Amino acid sequence: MNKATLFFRIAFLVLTLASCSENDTGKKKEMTRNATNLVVVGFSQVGAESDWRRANTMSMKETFTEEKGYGLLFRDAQQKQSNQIVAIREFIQKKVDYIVLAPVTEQGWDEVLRDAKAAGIPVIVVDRMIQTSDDELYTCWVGSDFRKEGDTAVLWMEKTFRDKETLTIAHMQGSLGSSAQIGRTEGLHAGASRNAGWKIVLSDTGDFTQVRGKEVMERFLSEFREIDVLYCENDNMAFGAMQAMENAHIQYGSNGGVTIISFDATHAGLEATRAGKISFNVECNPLHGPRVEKIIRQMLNGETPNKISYVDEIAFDAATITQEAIDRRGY
Ligand code: GZL
Repeated sequence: MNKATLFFRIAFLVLTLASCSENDTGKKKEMTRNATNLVVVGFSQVGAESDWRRANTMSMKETFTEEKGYGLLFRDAQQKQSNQIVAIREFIQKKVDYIVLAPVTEQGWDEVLRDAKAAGIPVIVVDRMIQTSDDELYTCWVGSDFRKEGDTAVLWMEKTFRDKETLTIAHMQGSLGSSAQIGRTEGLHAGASRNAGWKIVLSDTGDFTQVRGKEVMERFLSEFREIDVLYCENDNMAFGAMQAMENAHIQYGSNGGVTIISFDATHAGLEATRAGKISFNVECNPLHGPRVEKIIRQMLNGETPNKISYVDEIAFDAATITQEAIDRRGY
C-alpha cells in the first residue's frame, strides 16, 4: 500500500470516529463497528433510586467496557416502565447485539419483547423478574430470591421475639409490583400467618427511596406510635425512616425502641447495622455485571445459559457484624 493510500485510509477512520457522538460508546462504535467489531449491549436500568441501584449500574458499566470488547448503550428509566419500553425500542432500532433489562415491574413486557424477538435480539433479564405469557420472550434471568430474603428476615424475627406475646409491625414496602417488594412482602405475610401475636398495624410503599421512606414513616407515626418492628424493604427507605423517628424523638435500634429490619446490605446499610441502628440486614447482591457478561460469553460461544440463575446471599446481625466484614464488601 503506498503512503498516499495509507494516509487517506487513516484520515477516513479518524474523521469517522470524530463525527460520532461521544455520549454512547455503543453509538460511536456502532458507526465503526466493522472496524472495531465490539459486542454492543443495550442496558435498560430501572433508575438511580437507591444505593443498591447505583452499585448495580456501576457493576454493569465497569464490566461492559470498550477495553473488554463491548459497546454499552445505557438508559436510566427514572423508575418508569414507559421509559424502559422506549429504551428497548431504541436498542432494537440500533440493532444492538444483546438487550439487558432490569425491569421496574413484573408485568407489561410481552409486546416489546415480542418486537425484540422478531428482531432476533436476545434479552437477558437481570435483578427483578418479569411475568410473560411466553417464556421464550427472554433468554434467561439472573437475580435474587426475594422470597428467601423475606423468609431469612422473618426467621430472625421469630428467634429474636419468640418470648413476646404480641409484636406490632410497621411494613414499609418497596416499589409495588416489583419482584423485590413481592418476595419480601410474601415472606413477612407468611411469618405473620404463622405467628398469631404478630400484628402488621401499618403498611405502605416508600418506593425504595429515602425521601419517600421519611414521608411514609412520618405518616405512620402520626397514626400509631407503639411500633415494635419496622420491616423495611431496603436500606434507603430505612435511612428515611430513621430521620422521621429522630425528628419525632422515637427511639430505635439495638438499644431499645423500634427494631429496624432492612434489605440490601449496602455499605451505608451495613455501617448503620454495625452502629446498631439497623438490627438485621439481609443482603441483596447488586454486582450483576460479571454474571451478565458470563451469560453473553456463553451465548457468543454457542452455549445455552441457564434459564434461571439465583445469586447466593447472606444476612448481617447487628450483634455479630464486624468492621472487617463491611470493609471486605465490594459495594
Ligand atoms: C433488589 C432491587 C431493589 C433493591 C432496592 O434486587 O430490585 O431495587 O432492594 C432497589 O434498593 O431500588
